[in-house]
Amino acid sequence: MGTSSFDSISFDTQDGVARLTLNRPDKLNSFTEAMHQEIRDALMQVQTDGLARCLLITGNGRGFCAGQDLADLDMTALSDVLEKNYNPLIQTVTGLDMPVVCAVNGVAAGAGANLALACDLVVAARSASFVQAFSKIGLIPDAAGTWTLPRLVGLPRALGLTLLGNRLTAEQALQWGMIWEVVEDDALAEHTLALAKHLASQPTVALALTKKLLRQSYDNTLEQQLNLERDFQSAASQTKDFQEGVAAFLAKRPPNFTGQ
Ligand code: T3D
Repeated sequence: MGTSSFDSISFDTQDGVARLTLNRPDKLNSFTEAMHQEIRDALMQVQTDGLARCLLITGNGRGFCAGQDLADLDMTALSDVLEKNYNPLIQTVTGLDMPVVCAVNGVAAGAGANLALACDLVVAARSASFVQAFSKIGLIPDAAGTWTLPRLVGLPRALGLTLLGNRLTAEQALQWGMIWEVVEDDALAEHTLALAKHLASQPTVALALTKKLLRQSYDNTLEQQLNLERDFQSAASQTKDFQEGVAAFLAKRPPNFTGQ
């Protein structure tokens, strides 16, 4: 078990699950410069301490994340902020060598919505919502929204969401295939922790290779993808978890995966 002390997030790792909770509830967990630094530090721990086999991201209070804190914004240097904060954040989350579950506990707006959508399994509380709020303040969708949205919901819906900036309910997001599932508000925390614990007990290397394959498939031809599957299957077959999975199947017992 690992715990760390932060101000605008809380972070701990238990039973293979690194839990990162955005924790500025009075401001709907909007991102400040200080919060970005803390998230970077926490994600660095996830990548290096060897304790986590699944990352769970959520928010404290009635919101998940309202995107950039508009009171903590250098309006003259937005490209620097993207370069330093949002772009590495999205790349780290999508490239992490383990599954990333997002428990969307309330409204997810702007870069907050796009952080959620960059995660591997997005589970929303029934009362949660998603807002591409950027156009309301004269900005373009960032944090990979223009990459993620068309892939998740297609161009017409991506255009509608971003040009209008309306709130999309969790239920509608589910119907559009934008997220994995919707659960009742009071079940979200327990449900997503159980999901994260389950994922943390699975063959981590194979899961990491699987998410990489699926994400890369958008840019590959069929031939390139088949070649990548061949290479990644070769890597998966060299893990202890592969040996264990086959041995457990043949012995008719549950596997005990270690992530090796
Ligand atoms: O380079 C760069 O840095 C650019 C990067 C940009 C990335 C982005 O994310 S841009 C988009 C930024 N986000 C927004 O524009 C969303 C702004 N917020 C809203 O539209 C609404 O708050 C919500 C739709 C998210 C929720 O509405 P509602 O009615 O449920 O809550 P509220 O009353 O508006 O907000 C509650 C409090 O949170 C309130 O504070 P108060 O009055 O109680 O002291 C509100 O000001 C504060 N808050 C909400 N969002 C932000 C915020 N404070 C600062 N920044 C926010 N983004």
